[in-house]
Amino acid sequence: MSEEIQVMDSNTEVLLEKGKKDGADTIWDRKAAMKTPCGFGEKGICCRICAMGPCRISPTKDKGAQKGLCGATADTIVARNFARMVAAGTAAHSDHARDIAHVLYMASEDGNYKVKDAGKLMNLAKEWDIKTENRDLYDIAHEVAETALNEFGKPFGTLKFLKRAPYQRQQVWSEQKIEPRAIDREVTSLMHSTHIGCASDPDSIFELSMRTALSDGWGGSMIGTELSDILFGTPTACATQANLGVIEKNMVNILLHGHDPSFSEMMVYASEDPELVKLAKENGADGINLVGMCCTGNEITMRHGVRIAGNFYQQELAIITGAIEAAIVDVQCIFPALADLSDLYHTKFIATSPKAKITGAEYIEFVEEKALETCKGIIKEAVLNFKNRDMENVLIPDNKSHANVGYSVETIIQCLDRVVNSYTDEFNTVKPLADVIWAGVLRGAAGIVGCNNPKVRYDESHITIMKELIKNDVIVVASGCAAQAAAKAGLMTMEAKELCGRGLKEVCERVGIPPVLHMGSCVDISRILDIVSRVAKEKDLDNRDLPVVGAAPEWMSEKAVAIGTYVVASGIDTFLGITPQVTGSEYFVDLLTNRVEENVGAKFYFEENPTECARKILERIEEKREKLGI
Ligand code: XCC
Ligand code: SF4
Repeated sequence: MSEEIQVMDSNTEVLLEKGKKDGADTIWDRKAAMKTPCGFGEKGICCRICAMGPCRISPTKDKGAQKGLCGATADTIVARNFARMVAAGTAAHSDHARDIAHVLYMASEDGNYKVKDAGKLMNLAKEWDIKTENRDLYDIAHEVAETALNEFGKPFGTLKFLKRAPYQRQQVWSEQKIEPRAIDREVTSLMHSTHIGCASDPDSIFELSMRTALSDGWGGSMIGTELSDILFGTPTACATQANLGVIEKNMVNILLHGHDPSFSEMMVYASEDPELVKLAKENGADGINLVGMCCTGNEITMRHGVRIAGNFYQQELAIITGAIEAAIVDVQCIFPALADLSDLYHTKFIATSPKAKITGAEYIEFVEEKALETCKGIIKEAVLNFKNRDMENVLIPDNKSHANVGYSVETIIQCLDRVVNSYTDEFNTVKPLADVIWAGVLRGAAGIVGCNNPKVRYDESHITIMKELIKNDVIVVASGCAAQAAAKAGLMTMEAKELCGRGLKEVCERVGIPPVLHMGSCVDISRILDIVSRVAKEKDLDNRDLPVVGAAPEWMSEKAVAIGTYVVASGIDTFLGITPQVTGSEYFVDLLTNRVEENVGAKFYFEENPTECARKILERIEEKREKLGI
């Protein structure tokens, strides 16, 4: 197997060795067993939308089938397959947001869920014209929640958050007829348009995809972020640690993996219960150690500094340490493989969401009404499982890095306020950020986001691109598993300023921030849209004019396709380090990587070589600067 191992950090290597001894089957093994992937699927030219098919289009022009049974061409099939990924990704983010809105709707003074950030609630209520004077806080919260829930299915109008974009951007959306209406409507409508015998024009299918994707970025994701902040607090800067070394030998280790903060927040709260801590000690442990993974890891590190065990690719490795008493999951990005893997160890693998029951997992349903009780019960199971751990077969690698996390837009602005006197006289704005970009101290900014993907060396694309950018005075904001890669590589420390160019180093010193800022989970890419739009508005420009890019160097999920599409549709170029399954249509590739720019002012770049990708990003940033004359 060792030739197949594509690893970057030594933790991975030692645990893969251990896994092999323990008889574990990991993604590395499964990747090797998969051999060559299906060429039709890889190019996006297999259609199984109806039962006359599957139809596969020959990748060679003038040879073999050039059309499906219904007459659909490669261009149509590729566009439809892409669109359906956008629909699924949008559905996932937005359904997560809907759950949060329901939780806000049930929040009360004496219940499990309370309003933590009343200021943010008031601001949102005002933004949405909801009456606030002489009203009970929870009445306001419930009306805000209900208004958010209506964004999913309202029969008329467009999404409320679109107004947060620069007006030039809103105009582009209106001219292109891609202003999203209700979120569910866009997802449903796109599924309809891509049904057999509906849309076949690839341009139109992509326009519809952009509209649906925008209902994720400026709809579901933004609602998810805003309401989570209201309920659980807006993240503030705090210190944490990242990598598998945060698992503790003498503690009850609980791995939290998934996405929904209404679950993970309650787990954090429950894990501090003195009775449970006492029980852990009675069972021979020093205490309870909660560690996070994937976006759930991001949510709880951003708000509580809970340490990060790792990102997407490390979910199996965490269990292979032999020191996880319970791996507890809710929705999204969970390998079904964790069930069999946990059986090799004493680890209890517990699924909690009716949306994601997993074969072989123990199922304990998380019901919001009984949130605390359920979480305490789950933690108790983990604690009681400590005695079953085979201490002889524990291997916890040492590696872990320090990281500063918690950079919500509000926190970034607070940090910027520290330098207000030297650059400007206004507090509480992004003006100092815009000013340093205009002065050329920073060349620009990049949002680096997304997953891990075995098609490239694990974490290497993330880190190579980030290092290259900060060296060239481009500030990086990160979310999702990309942010966790940065945290593990030490790029979220104050010391990382030594890796930066002179300009960014000075900014880090004066503002007191690391050069790579953790902005949260993947729904929190809405925070990135927010800050970019604020900078654009500060200069009375559109997002497309700014020296700002997005990149997903190791993406894999449908959610990432929705994200990339709404980022482009928001006027921000997006660099994909993994080529999407669209290459079976030259026409569609040209649309994504070239022609779409005419319509929305931004496009996709496909570049699998991270050094080359960084070079192209820098080139594009300089091109934008030149256009601005700065
Ligand atoms: Fe999932 Fe959100 Fe991707 Fe990580 S980055 S693998 S989507 S956890 Ni969101
Ligand atoms: Fe084949 Fe057309 Fe059916 Fe797709 S929709 S499976 S191309 S007949």
